[in-house]
Amino acid sequence: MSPNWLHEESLIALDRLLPRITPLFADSTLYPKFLERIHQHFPFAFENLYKVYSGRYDFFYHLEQILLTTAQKFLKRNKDLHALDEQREANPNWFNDPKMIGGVCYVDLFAGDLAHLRKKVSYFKELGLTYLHLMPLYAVPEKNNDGGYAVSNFREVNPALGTMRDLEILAKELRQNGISLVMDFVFNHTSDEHEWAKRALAGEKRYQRYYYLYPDRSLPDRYEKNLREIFPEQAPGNFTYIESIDRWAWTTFNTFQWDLNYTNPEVFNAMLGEMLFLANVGTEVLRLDAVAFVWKQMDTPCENLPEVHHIIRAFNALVQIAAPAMVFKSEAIVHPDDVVSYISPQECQLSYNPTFMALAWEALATREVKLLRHSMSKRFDLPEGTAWINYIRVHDDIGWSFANEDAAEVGIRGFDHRLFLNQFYTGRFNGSFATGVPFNYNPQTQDMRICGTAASLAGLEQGLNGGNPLFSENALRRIIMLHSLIISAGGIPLIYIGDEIATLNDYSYEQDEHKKADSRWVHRPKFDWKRAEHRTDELHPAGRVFSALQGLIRIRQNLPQFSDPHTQFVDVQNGHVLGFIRNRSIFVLANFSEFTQTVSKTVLGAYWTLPAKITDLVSDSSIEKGDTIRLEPYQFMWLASL
Ligand code: OTU
Repeated sequence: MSPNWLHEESLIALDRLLPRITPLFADSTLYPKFLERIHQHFPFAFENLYKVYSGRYDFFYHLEQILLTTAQKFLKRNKDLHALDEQREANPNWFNDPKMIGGVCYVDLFAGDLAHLRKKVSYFKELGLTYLHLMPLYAVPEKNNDGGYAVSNFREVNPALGTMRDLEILAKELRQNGISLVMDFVFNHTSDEHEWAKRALAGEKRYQRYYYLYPDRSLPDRYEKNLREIFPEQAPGNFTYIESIDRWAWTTFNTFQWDLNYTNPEVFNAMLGEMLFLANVGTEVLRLDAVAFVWKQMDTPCENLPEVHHIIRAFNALVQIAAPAMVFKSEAIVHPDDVVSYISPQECQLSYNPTFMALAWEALATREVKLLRHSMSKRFDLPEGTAWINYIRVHDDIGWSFANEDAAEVGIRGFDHRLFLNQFYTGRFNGSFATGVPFNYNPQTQDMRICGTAASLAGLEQGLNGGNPLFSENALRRIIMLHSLIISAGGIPLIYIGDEIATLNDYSYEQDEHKKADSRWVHRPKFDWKRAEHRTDELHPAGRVFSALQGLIRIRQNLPQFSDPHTQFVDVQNGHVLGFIRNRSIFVLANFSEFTQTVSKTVLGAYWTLPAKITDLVSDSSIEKGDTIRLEPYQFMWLASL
């Protein structure tokens, strides 16, 4: 068989299927465009679908359905979005523009609802945002809905927040303001109130095949042997007994989140329809939630299996045909080798960078940058046409998902180190500055994750409560320094809205029956607009952080050097100082300790052509003469030859 066999078959399949699609375009002038794209991208979609579904007798039927969905959604796309598609096709690397700065918030917690959020667009602009992730705002079960991640209907906005029409209007308005809308695609599961689940509950066999439902514990027990527990405290195990139909449903996350069964190609096609619907609302970045879990196979951990990649790549190729303005962002909080496996222009163009995030907090606790530097020097660079989403905090917990191998290479035992980090960030370690809350402690594995806002984890809560100004000063410096890393490293910085005004933990979730079991709510407070009023007052913690971030964002947005995402992490011969170089021209230094540190200019010169006059872009001042560069506690510099 020739190596091109599959490719050749894809062309034959396309010839056979096209006559079924063409009639849809009878009244459209867009057919040539569609044909051009389908010829370019169908072979890749076919190859990936073939690898997952060709064993089914009805493969070709499903292939036809999938193409019909793609064509229908292409035709439904509005003029503006078709125009954006062409722009993005001409500039597929648009997200690597240094102007790109992200923010993420909950519609209700930030503004109440979509209509009010529209009135707050100026706040995002003031900060410099060009990317806005609205946490899942779809119809959900009323009580516990996992903060929106138990979706009952992707085509309906939670009525408390508004309507799809409101969302479309907002998307357009954001676009006109140069802000890309980011939406969630929770494609591993639906809520048990989704129509498919309801019909499965009503006994419809067709919809029972949308999920993994078992008549007894025999298969679940066999699977369980190799599965992790994601929420061991609030939802132990991976299966839930559904009494009304006497079945065990696969529920990786909460009991009310049923995993979708992607071995059924009808599920793939149905979810493609939902995905392209969201594209047509005006989504420019689609966050693929919990990617690792979408394929299961007996005797494996059922995470990061090869079929997951085929499924995402097939989705990607079909989006390239119907809505190429939209890119995928992978949410895989897993081993760093697995994180990177999802990233390519043909799969997820963007990905959270959980290793950078976790190790930044690790270095803050230890005051040592060796693990952060070592791991990033191995792992930061990505393929052309992709980018990291660098963040300090998001709505979820912090998990210590660094590689044990990386840790061992710098003399750190991963397991022990995680125990330390958990002690440190829950404030149980003597002298710790952090006020964090444990999340899902698993006594069997001793695994645990950490919750808390950036400000509370960095020490501001202790500083303010203890009335110790030096403590608070250091905390503010830590918050700003961590953010400076994501604003200066390659990729898109993502700010968890609230952190820019140094929001503290909110413990009121403990009083809410539907939230108290999930400590992530401690860092999901209602946005404090009173506090935000202090954002121009540099004597207030809110103003101190806001103006610092705003200033750094402005510098970044005006530096064409930052358009090349390449970031070279180097050893500056001081264990407390992180150093990285952007585009050979900007040398970033960051002091992770509460003591003054120095770095030798000769050491910098080994990596970087030392200019006669070095300027620090952050303080907008030139570095004085002499052999060393001096960094105050938690100071950072962006050195340039200007
Ligand atoms: C994601 O996170 C979301 O970000 C969470 O808010 C949801 O609860 C969850 O999916 C279910 O939809 O467990 O603690 O290793 O990769 O997918 C966060 C698991 C999570 C992670 C991640 C998950």
